[in-house]
Amino acid sequence: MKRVVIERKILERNDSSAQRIRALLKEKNIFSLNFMSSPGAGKTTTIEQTIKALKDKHKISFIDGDLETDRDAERIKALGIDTVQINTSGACHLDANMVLKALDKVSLDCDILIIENVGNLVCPATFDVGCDKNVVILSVPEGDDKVKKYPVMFNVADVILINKIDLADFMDFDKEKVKKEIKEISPKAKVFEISAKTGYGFDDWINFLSDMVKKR
Ligand SMILES: Nc1nc2c(ncn2[C@@H]2O[C@H](COP(=O)(O)OP(=O)(O)OP(=O)(O)O)[C@@H](O)[C@H]2O)c(=O)[nH]1
Ligand SMILES: [Mg+2]
Repeated sequence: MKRVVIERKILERNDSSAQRIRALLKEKNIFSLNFMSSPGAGKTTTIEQTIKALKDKHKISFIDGDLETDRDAERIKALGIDTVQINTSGACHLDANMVLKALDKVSLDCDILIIENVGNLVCPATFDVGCDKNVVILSVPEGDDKVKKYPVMFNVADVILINKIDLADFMDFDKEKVKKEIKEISPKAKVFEISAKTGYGFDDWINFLSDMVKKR
């Protein structure tokens, strides 16, 4: 009983910080994305390719969430993007309080803010970090059974990128089953098949994203 109350308080505090983030980003007219997935599904690689496609037209800032190391942040910084690292020291997700602190450090002279959450298909789904859109990546090698096994994550997704589609022929991955289960769990989510390695599917994803940024 006590545990439930504490959890509720943690989430209430998180949500009030998420609202502050939303208000700040809206005031500055910044469109924001929160990338989530299992470890290694391709968040950083997809973000790299997305930035390469958009950086001539848009100013982009980046916040990276990781338990330890700044390896992903260094990859994005190498593209000339203003980058701030959050190390969670063991925590399995970013929360809105961490992101609010990072917003003091990252350049808000931008029109797109990209956040890479900690690689985890469970915990990050519960913590609203105040972004306009949640982008969830499911990669082919993880298997085609994940949508129903991790429904909370797929339910909070606004966009689902099915990545590593270049590996589909080597794995028993039933794309139609995945899309059918997404329709059941997250009927409003927009789904794209992509390969961050070959660039497959990026034109559609980038056009969709550009439209969302325009409408912000
Ligand atoms: N074949 C193939 N490999 C990919 C693709 N996208 C990413 N990878 C590879 O998958 C591995 C993990 O990619 P990352 O982008 O680092 O994954 P991540 O989700 O950021 O990982 P964490 O931050 O550790 O959770 C790397 O070796 C990438 O080169 C893809 O579309 N196809
Ligand atoms: Mg990464």
